[in-house]
Amino acid sequence: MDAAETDPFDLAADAAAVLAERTGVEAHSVALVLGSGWAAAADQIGEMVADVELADLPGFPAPTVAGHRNLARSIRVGRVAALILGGRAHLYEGHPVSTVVHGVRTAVEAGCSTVILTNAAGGLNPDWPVGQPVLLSDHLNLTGHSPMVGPAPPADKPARFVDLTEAYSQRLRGLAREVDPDLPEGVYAALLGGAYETPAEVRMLAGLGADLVGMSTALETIAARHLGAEVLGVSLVTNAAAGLSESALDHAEVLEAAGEAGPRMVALLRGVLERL
Ligand code: 8IG
Repeated sequence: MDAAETDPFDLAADAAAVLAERTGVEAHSVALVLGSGWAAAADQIGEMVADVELADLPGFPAPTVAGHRNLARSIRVGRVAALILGGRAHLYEGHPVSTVVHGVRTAVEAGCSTVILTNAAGGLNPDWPVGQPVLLSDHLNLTGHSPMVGPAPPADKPARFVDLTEAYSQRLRGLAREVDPDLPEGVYAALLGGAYETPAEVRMLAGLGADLVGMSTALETIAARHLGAEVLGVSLVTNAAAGLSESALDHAEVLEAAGEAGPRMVALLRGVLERL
């Protein structure tokens, strides 16, 4: 294989070029990554322009998680051309970190200067019921990985040692609160995953300052910030983290909780897009 083709930034540029060709949309300005249970929102956020199978874009693997859709969708909301990524690659699926952040890098190459990352997460705050949406104020990257590992970024990209002081944009959180003023915010702990936590691990995370726990988002945020995009992160609490409630953790219940919160999520995402 040609070494240039294996560079993850080149691969993202290739994917963005194919995306532009397949959608007929030269540039998108906002990307929306829809996590577990958020996929249904894709149909209601804006006017659909074009769908592209992620498998048709260079560098995207086939997703394996129930509740994730295998689609890039170009939509229009007012003047905004938005790109919905309905599938997400996770570390726990065995993907390298470059694949986990490929969607976000592709979106930025496609023109997106705003990246909205959504997920379903376990809640550590006992005041948050299942179905509570929470704006991310910060994260704890406990995955043991970073998208900045590997050869130095190419000369036309910023160097590594990304400033994460404001990983999640204050400005975008402000816009989200214009739409839905009661949204709380919290710190998202990202773990490798593949299993939920033990109760001891949940107590540890609470001690570290986490309010939410999940298996995604943080690496994508780092990749987006590296390339200069502003990030809005939104978690939907779909279960109390292990040991904090009587009920067992179950992926089907996650999807059910997400479905019930659907209309609020759609209104939030649409409202933010209208205000950009
Ligand atoms: I949904 O409780 C969802 N995703 N790590 N822990 C972790 N990921 C999650 C959880 C949870 N709930």
